[in-house]
Amino acid sequence: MADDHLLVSTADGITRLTLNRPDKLNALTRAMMRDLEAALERAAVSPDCRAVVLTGAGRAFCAGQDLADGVYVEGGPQPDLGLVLDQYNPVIRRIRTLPKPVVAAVNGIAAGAGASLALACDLVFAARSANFMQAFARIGLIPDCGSTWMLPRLIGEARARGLAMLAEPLPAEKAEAWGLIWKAVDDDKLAAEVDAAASRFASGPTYGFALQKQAFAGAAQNALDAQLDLERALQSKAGASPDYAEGVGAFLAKRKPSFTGRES
Ligand code: T3D
Repeated sequence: MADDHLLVSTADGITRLTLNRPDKLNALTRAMMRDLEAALERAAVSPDCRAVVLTGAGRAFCAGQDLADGVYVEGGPQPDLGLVLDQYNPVIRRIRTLPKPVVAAVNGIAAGAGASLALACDLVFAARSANFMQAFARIGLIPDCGSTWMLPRLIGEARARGLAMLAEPLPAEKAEAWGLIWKAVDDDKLAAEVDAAASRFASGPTYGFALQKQAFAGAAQNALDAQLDLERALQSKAGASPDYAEGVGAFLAKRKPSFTGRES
């Protein structure tokens, strides 16, 4: 990758993606989104990757769309913001359907599409000093990148509407208390907590995690009856995986399981 606006590294089964424009609070340019999507595509298929961590460099996680990246031209024609979303939406979809756990390490403010990016992840850890801000209304936009879908599901409609319309920062601890995120942790413990979770995923039943993600995706649309059928179908697949045999064998032998993460 020629640019360093997105740092990508893989070690010990974990792919780390770091948004890296700290002087602009990691605001997202179209080039960054292109590279983020490509990095997620590689992570999806790479046997070296069994978990992904997404974080930001410097004092912010991400301040959303870079408002200076040609989306607004003073005195010029109104840009087609739908074209911007043509780049964002595939990234949100890719995170949600990635057949591996994705962990967000929210090290500082997550605003606008930056908040949406974090909330699309499977598990969100945030530094206690971090805030989540649906910044969109401040510039006359609506929450996008999945926020209008995710917020009411996570925290209920009253709080979702309040966050979206008031566009005020929500501190990490309150985000945890509301059920918006998994956990708020002391700033100096964020990296260690995220590493521990990612390492656990990287040695876990990867195929089973992929099936879990499919089950939760289905639950967002299904009535109970259909969801029971989906669970049955997915559980049959999980039950045929070597990790199920290993998990049960290890339990009965009173030893630690050694999961390969493979489907067969
Ligand atoms: O199709 C579509 O809908 C388009 C997609 C839209 C999705 C979106 O994400 S819309 C929302 C875009 N984001 C925002 O509106 C947030 C803008 N940023 C802020 O409100 C503030 O920066 C923060 C509240 C996040 C943090 O404030 P503070 O005081 O800690 O930092 P700061 O001084 O404002 O920012 C530091 C620098 O980062 C500064 O640059 P400078 O002056 O030092 O050179 C600032 O301009 C830059 N920066 C922060 N956010 C953005 C940004 N530059 C470009 N775009 C940004 N979004």
